[in-house]
Amino acid sequence: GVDVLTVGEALVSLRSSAPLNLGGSLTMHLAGAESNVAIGLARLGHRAAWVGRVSDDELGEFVLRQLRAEGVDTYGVRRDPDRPAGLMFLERRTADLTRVIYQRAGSAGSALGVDDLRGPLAAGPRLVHLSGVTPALSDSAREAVTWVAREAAAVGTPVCLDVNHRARLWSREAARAALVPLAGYASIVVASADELDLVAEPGADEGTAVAGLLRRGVHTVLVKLGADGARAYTRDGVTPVAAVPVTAVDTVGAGDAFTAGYLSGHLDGLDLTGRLGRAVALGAFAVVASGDWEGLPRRDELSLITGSVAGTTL
Ligand code: KDG
Repeated sequence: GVDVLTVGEALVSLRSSAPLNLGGSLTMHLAGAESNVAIGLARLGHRAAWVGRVSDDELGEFVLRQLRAEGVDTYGVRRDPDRPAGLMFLERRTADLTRVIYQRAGSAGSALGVDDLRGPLAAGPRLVHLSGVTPALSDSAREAVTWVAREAAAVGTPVCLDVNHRARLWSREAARAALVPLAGYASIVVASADELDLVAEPGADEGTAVAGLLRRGVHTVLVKLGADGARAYTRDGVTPVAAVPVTAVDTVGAGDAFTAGYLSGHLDGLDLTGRLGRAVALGAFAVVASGDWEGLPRRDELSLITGSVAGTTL
């Protein structure tokens, strides 16, 4: 089996450095929260599998080539002959603000279903990683991720859930209705501070939301704070971690990199401090380069950027 099984929609992202309404050149990249995590893990030498549906055309071929070139296991991917690739146009307005236009309704990726996941889960991954993007795509995709989370948890395979709210895809109410049950199967929950109440009662503050998750069996809640680092909550309390101070040129993908770093530390058996150090290091690698995942390190490059927790250099 693989170390990590991830499930989601991989998108063709078309990036513009100028306002989109002016036209001009676009560059073509692979995007997708879960495939970003898979690439981050594969670059560090972990065996990461990504499962989803891709279009049966040149765009689907592009997605598969990119994933395979990065060493991601694509064995369980299905080509969908009837549906197009999901597209995402990205418009960089400032270093910190990127606007997104999706063309993904009815895409191949959105047709994901339970049957797509039976084989990959039966292969026995060490860990399953899901994000809140996938259940937003369609009823069948929501059923699929809920199924895989429930089945994985039932056999004791840890599930990581990144809330990853996409306001363009669904309302906070719809997200909460799907994500509260999903979080009940998770052992790791990752969220930005403003996403925490999507896995809790509406309007719940951080302390209340975290306490509820820990009570429901989540072991670790990671609250991402961007340039301010992160907080990790466990039953033993809270551990803050600073971001690595770097010059950010593109923040898209930073959260996925943070999660990949944390999961890499988990797979390597590091303690919480070590896992957080790797998480913020990967977040830094993601923001110093343009692209969702292009700047992520191979294992021998990890020492180029080091994180620190409470004065400890990692
Ligand atoms: O995390 C980066 C993602 O936002 C991007 O790659 C696309 O998954 C994506 C989405 O659905 O927005």
